[in-house]
Amino acid sequence: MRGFKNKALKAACAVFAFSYGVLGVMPSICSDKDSSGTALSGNITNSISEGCISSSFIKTASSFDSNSSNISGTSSNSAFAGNTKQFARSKASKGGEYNSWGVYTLGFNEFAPKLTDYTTTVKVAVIDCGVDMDHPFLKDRLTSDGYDFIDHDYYPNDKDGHGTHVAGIIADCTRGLNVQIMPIRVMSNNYAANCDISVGVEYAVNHGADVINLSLNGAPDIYREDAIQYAVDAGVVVVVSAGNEYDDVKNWGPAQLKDVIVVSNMDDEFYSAWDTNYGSTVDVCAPGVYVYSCWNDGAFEHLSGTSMSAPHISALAAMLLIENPSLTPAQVEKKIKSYAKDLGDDGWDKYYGHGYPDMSEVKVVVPEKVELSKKSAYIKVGKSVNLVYSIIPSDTTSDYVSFKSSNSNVATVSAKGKVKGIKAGKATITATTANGLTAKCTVTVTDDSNDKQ
Ligand SMILES: [Ca+2]
Ligand SMILES: [Ca+2]
Repeated sequence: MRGFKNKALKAACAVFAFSYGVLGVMPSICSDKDSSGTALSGNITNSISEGCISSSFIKTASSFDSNSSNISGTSSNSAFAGNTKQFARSKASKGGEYNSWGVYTLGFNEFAPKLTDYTTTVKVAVIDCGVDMDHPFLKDRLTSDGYDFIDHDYYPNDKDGHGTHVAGIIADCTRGLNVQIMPIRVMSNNYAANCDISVGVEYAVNHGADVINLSLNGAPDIYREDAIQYAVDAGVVVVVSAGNEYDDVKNWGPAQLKDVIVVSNMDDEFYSAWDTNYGSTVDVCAPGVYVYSCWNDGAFEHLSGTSMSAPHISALAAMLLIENPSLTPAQVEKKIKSYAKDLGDDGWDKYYGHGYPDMSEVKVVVPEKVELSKKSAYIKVGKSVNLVYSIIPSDTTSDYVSFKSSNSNVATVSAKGKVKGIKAGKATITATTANGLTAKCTVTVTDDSNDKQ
């Protein structure tokens, strides 16, 4: 029954995609931006039509309702029926503090305020069709180093709305936190060249993104997927939408990848959305039906699709990195799964993955003090000493510190606290927790040749 329903919907989506595709065919312009050389440029001609944004083509309440009536009778487990109720409720709940109902469902309204003591800044790249750079809800959350790979300038303003909506969800989920959004524009008229996506990913990594949100999908593409693997290998968490074709994610990229966090779509009654893709690489599901968020020209809109699900999880990844900045992508993914509440069939299943993360009761124990194993140390040039830190209380949920030397000409310090003498003199090593507490060690470096005299 579900399959039957899907065939009809898929046909409808294909028509949409085609019409968008005609509009979206654009001159290929990214070979000159490919810093990695020849690999990506060969991909241009066959990739232009493949980077389809993964939102449903549902923007307004009226089109939402008409779509609903077309399909509501075709499935006994229709998530869409639930979505229609959501429409009524979301109108009622718009007066709440947050825009997206997903903030409440995922417990971010309780989790995010627990993190406000942390001083870490986390950068989330939204690789999409740009962001409304003047949107009142967003403008203070945008980095100044975004890039527009369509117009080739540093003003990645959104002309479509989708990227603004995605960015708005991230901003909404992380209110009051140091989460900055780096807009990277690779799409126009709902289409992107895979080479533009690839260079966009590479750009994000090279400009310090901690998380990359990819609310897009297309046919698997080796070059685009290579760029994404480059990001993961560089320690960047990549969150991707499963896609809205009601199809197996193995047929779609980058949702077919394992090392990224693949997010499927659920509605507010915890049903899998009617059009969400499914399959072995789905990690978690998140709210993506009728989500209220920012739109172009300072507006707000409802939108549905895994495109809306992914940014909820990107926001969660960002929050976990605020607390523990050194987490690897695999650790972030594991943590997110560990918070998941199971849905559907027992245990992991192909529609919901591990379920949806519920952060409402997740404990946050903020560091109150940091201490170093030595307050002073004497080393010779070329020799080293390890500084061990401890954070109080011992059950803190943030065990991260960064190390810095006041004079790296005299002594350097590694990320793990290994201090090395470079030349005679004094340097202060400072250990700083994620909430800005510090401990210091004064290091005196002596020159070996002096000893021999
Ligand atoms: Ca994964
Ligand atoms: Ca399950």
